[in-house]
Amino acid sequence: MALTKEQFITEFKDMALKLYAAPIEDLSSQQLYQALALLTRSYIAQPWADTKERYDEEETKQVFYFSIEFLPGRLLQSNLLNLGILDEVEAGLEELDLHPQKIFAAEADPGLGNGGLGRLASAFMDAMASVGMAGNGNGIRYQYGLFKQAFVNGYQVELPDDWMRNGFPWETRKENRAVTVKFGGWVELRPSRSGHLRVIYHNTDDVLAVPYDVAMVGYHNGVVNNLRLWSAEAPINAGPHFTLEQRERINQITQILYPDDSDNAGKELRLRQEYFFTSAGIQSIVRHYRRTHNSMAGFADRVAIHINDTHPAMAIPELMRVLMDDEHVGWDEAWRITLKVMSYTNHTLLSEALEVWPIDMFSGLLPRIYQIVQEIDRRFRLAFVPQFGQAMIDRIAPLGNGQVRMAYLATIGSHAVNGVAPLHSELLKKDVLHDLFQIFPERFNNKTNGITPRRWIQIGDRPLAHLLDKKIGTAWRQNPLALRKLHDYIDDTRFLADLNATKAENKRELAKYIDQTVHVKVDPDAIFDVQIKRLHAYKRQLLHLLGILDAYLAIKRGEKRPKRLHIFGAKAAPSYVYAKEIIKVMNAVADMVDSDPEVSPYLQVVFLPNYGVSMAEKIIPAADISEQISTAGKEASGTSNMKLMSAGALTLATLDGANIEIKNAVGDDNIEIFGLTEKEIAGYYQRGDYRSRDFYEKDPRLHAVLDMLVNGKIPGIETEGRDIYNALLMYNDEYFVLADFESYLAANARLDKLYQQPELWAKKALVNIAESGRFSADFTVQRYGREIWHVIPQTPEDDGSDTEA
Ligand code: OAK
Repeated sequence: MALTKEQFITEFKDMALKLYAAPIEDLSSQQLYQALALLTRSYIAQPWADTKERYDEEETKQVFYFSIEFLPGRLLQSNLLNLGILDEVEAGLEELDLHPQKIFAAEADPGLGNGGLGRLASAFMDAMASVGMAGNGNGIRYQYGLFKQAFVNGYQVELPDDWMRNGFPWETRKENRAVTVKFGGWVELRPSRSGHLRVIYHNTDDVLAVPYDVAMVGYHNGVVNNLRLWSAEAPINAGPHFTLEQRERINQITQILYPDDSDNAGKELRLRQEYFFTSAGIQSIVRHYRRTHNSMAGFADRVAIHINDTHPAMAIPELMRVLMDDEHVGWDEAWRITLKVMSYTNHTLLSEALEVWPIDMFSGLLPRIYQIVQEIDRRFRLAFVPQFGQAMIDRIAPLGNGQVRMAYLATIGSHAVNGVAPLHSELLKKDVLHDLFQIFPERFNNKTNGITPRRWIQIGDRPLAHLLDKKIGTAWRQNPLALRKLHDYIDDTRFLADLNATKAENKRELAKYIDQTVHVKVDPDAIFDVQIKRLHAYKRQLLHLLGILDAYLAIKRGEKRPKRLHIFGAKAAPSYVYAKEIIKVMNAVADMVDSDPEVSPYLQVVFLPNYGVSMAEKIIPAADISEQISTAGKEASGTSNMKLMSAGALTLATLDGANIEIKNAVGDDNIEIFGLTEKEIAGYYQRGDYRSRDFYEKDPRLHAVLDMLVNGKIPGIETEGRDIYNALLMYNDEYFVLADFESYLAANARLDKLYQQPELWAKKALVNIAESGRFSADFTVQRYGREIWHVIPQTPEDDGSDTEA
């Protein structure tokens, strides 16, 4: 849109006055933020309405991305950027003597997700709008987001994240679009005179699902899509017998986000949440469709529904329910429609994260849905036992072992199933969904994850963005593949120096931020070595920690090495004791290193509390090294690896998830690979001959490091150090930390050496930035659009540099 600075100033002052009856000089940053957000929203309103109208008029096929998590990050700056008015607004604010960054920082992060899965969902929302695809989100409006993490005496403490305290100016309550979701009770099936089955519900608990819509603004294209977040409320005519307690129980459904990202949170409330937003979404999609169509026959040509991991997998029986019970479609036709509409992405191979529900709980809470799942199960068995045998079908039918098995249900009820990086997609076929792959090989495919360079470079890394503009023009802002132009400057000494200078500037900024937030002074000339992601044993923050202890001991012995600052950001699930123990030890090591004058000139460790999207925007531009060191075969894809690469950080990685894609993109010389491969690890599993103790006994450096966990050298970690020591040695080191220790150290030594040659380092950084464009989520959603959803996006063109399995 077009907006001059002068126009903006007038409208902004006007909005502030209307809202606060005060001149802008008297307003707090929070108030200025509110005024600016509302003004921005007013700019979004028309294109939002127009987009909706156009989709309806043109009968555009629409995608509905169902996800129990969304992690959009702050929206003000990204909305201004995408509207194309960020520069004018910033100039206007500056003219008013205001600080744009301060105002942007007043926005609370909507923490409606745990990690990768939620962030990916939001990247896809941004990407779908930006490529002009009709893509809607469907999720939950949690009143409290992921907990706020604090450290007390080095221990993680979880505080409530009251993110809506000051309101959420981006949402629009649509009470006219509310639907009712039914729980519990029992169902009666009664044949009606017209021959249809009538389904009569008795004694149900009804919940009103009220949607709150959030605009998803496309980049410079006038498209505004919709993210619909559902809130649970008491039914409007609940009657005089409706108690406060009942009301409270309903409100609970959308009160908190489960702070577990790789665990199957087996709680009834979680099941309620899943059905709540799934049913509400399906009902509202069908209702909207039926306003302009008098039958459901063409539904699958207009609607694609994507199931983001299994949390919304009930979309399958729920759509069957609506088609059959409300729309009177027969089973076969309903199943044909459902299969055509649904697709499913798996985001983890960890067995503890595969969702299953006890049949008792499931059937009690969702009696009608359970009947439908039983029928899906019955028909599946009928169809495939003859060819594949009872034993195999028993293993993978939706019902088995007294459980509803959501990944199997999702696979059976979808026409497409994908993993999120080639290795992951292969392992799905080989292990977790192997039997289903035998039956439905054509459904399986890979869609490598992506990120949005708009947020990570254009907003997060302004110095780099400006440098790129100067050198290769601004085309990369529209089409990130244009970053490849950078290759032309691989020998441009001036440019390489500029690249390093940009990184140095970002590091100084981060150093300031660290000082402000945790009151620690860090040396901006150190190597910034970053590991930012959820805390999980398989992600092996512990391996990084053992590396730090090795460096500590080496420095104590008098070894000189370039100074390294290790930066961690990670939340541990509140119930995940081992992960929390690692945090405690990490913090203790940080203190130990910091208080040792012999060591602190060469080594520093900072664990930043409360890592989230906004913090990532500060850390990533300053990173020199990106630690992606999961046990091979465990990390489905990873996406921080892509973000850090796009900021020119060198990846220190195992051959896992999308690290393999990064390696293929940049070439072996521009990434630091170490450790066991997935095949080697599978070999250990098969033979059963991994003995972690052998590594401990053979390698004196490892020996010394592990002993530090239990010999009292690190103050205050008696219990935690012992537990970790035991996990590694007595319980045989489930994640092969000890096996990879030596090669991890060697890789680090190579990086230390490389850092002595700034120009060579800059060349490698350049290649990483240049090749990061392929990981733009714009391309990822276009692949989904072409190959899974069958919607036709317009711009920009994919170059076909696909990374399919
Ligand atoms: C969360 C809950 C259940 C299952 C998986 C997750 C999850 O966040 N998985 C992560 O998804 C990301 C996006 O696909 C991947 O990049 C991560 O590797 C994966 O752990």
